[in-house]
Amino acid sequence: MMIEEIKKLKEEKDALILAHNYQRPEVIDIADFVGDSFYLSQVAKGSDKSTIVFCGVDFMAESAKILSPEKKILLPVKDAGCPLAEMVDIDELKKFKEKHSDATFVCYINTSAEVKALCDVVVTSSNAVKIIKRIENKKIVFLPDKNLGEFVKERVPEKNIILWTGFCPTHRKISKEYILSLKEEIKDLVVLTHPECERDVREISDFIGSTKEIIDYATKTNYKNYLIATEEGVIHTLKKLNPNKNFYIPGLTATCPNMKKTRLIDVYESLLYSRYEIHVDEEIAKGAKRALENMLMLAR
Ligand code: CIZ
Repeated sequence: MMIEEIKKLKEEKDALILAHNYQRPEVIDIADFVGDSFYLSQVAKGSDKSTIVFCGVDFMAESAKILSPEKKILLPVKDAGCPLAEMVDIDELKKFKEKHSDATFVCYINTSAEVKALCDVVVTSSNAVKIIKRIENKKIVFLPDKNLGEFVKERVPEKNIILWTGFCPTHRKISKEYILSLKEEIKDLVVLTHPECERDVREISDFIGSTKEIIDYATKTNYKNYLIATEEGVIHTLKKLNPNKNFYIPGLTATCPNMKKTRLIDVYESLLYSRYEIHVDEEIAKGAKRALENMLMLAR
């Protein structure tokens, strides 16, 4: 019933529904496109629909708005935020920029538009290594995720990378001990890990990558048992794509409370009442767009 209503309203409002890989299964199932934040922003940009319902967290809908300012971008739950993105204080960043005025500032896509506008280039977990390798400057400041920063540092040792101290509280809860105990039970368990996980988890992993890379890896390889060390939302897509493989979650703690705020009723009400519309200050949007476009250029 709710699903039919959503489909009807979607037509009436000339809307497209996008869902991040970490959303609830029922939200993923009604979405027109599912993926990571940058892919979804690109889909929004390329779409001929005038309204985009972005089922995710605030920085994702903001990035979509920056890349498609002419479209109405809706975030169904107003306070669906990202604690990692909130770990950058603007004044602290400005002071850091003065102190390291000779560095190139690289920010993860999990940042506010204001932070992006103060940085030189944005990266995602899929392209961070490639982009940082291609930056000419040897001195880089990377923010806010310390774990993704360390992961890049290990792969690009020729750069002097200064790290911020942010972290994702959900990925931080994924424990090495739990994974090792599961590996005792399931001997051929293949561990696929997101770079936002802590170093000790990364060290016992078979593969480290973004949500898209994890989904691609599990789909293209032919093992039987996979442990997915990231937010558990990706399991739904993995099972749909690979019905004959087993996917295990790293305990009961890898659930992002913000990603799970969006329910079908919120999607329905978002379409019905056109809420909550994302607005980004024009000057900030200009600066953030430049940093996002630098990502596109360097990732090519
Ligand atoms: O870029 C994204 O959407 C995030 C936050 C993670 C990922 O690996 O897809």
